[in-house]
Amino acid sequence: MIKGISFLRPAGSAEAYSHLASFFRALGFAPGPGWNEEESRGASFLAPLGNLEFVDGKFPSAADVLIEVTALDAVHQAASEWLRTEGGDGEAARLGAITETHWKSRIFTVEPEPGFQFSFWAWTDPLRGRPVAVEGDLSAAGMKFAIVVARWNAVITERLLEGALDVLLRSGAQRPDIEVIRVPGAWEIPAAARTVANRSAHDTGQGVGKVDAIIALGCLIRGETAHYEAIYNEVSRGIGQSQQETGIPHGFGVLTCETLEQALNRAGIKAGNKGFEAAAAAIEMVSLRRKLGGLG
Ligand code: DLZ
Repeated sequence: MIKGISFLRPAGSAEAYSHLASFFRALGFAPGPGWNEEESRGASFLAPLGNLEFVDGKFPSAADVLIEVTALDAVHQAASEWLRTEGGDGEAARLGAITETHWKSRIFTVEPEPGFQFSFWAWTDPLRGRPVAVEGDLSAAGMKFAIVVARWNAVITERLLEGALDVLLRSGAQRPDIEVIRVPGAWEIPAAARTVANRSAHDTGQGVGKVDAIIALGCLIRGETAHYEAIYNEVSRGIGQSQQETGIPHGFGVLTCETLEQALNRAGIKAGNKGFEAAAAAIEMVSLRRKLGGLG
């Protein structure tokens, strides 16, 4: 439910506003949407992570905005460069030297505009003893998806679809980049998924209809499904085979439940939403595949 934290600072003047925005752009911050209205305007800058920390005990000697970076020397250099070209009077005095902190890191403080101080810091050992792991990210920006959804048990599968769309859009995918394909029942999911996977994995010449991942959504209820085991085995085998043979990530969002109540719980009522989980896994796998250089 909690989405983000914002720090608002009155710039004080139009000149200070442009100055601060120019400094944060020069340091490589991603610009946010900001706003420009009659009564005020806002320049926003985004960081991938944010948190609010309360300290009991020794307090860092730093500005009240602490910005964690991965390459502190390069940021110091960029700040110095910016101050030299844009900083105006007394620029040298407004950039502190890099010093050690009491929490195994290094830090410096800079004042790009008089009265606005920011501290930049980086861990001395960024991995802090942990093994290096390659992991996918959860940003879906620029990715294309196909969602194959069964109409059978639509009261459940429509909720799975909502969950899948929710995570894709919230993670940065664009609506025109998400193709929803409806099939009669779970049994038909593998064939449709495979058709999309084939056209995505192989060069069709025009790149039309290619996707980065497929999300399969369906619901089998044991009590109401004749040959439940046989259908389930074929559906899971077919989806797995499509993924393995084409290399296109397939999120598996096919519920197998004893009762309708159990299915409802897994479709967003009490026990998460399998559609959301399958789509989040698909995003992560596309990202991981790109990092691993996987071509299928
Ligand atoms: C036939 C059938 C049955 C009995 N149960 C389900 C189910 O619980 N969930 C589901 O997605 N589909 C079911 N189907 C339909 C089959 O998947 C398939 O669509 C039809 O047999 C037509 O090929």
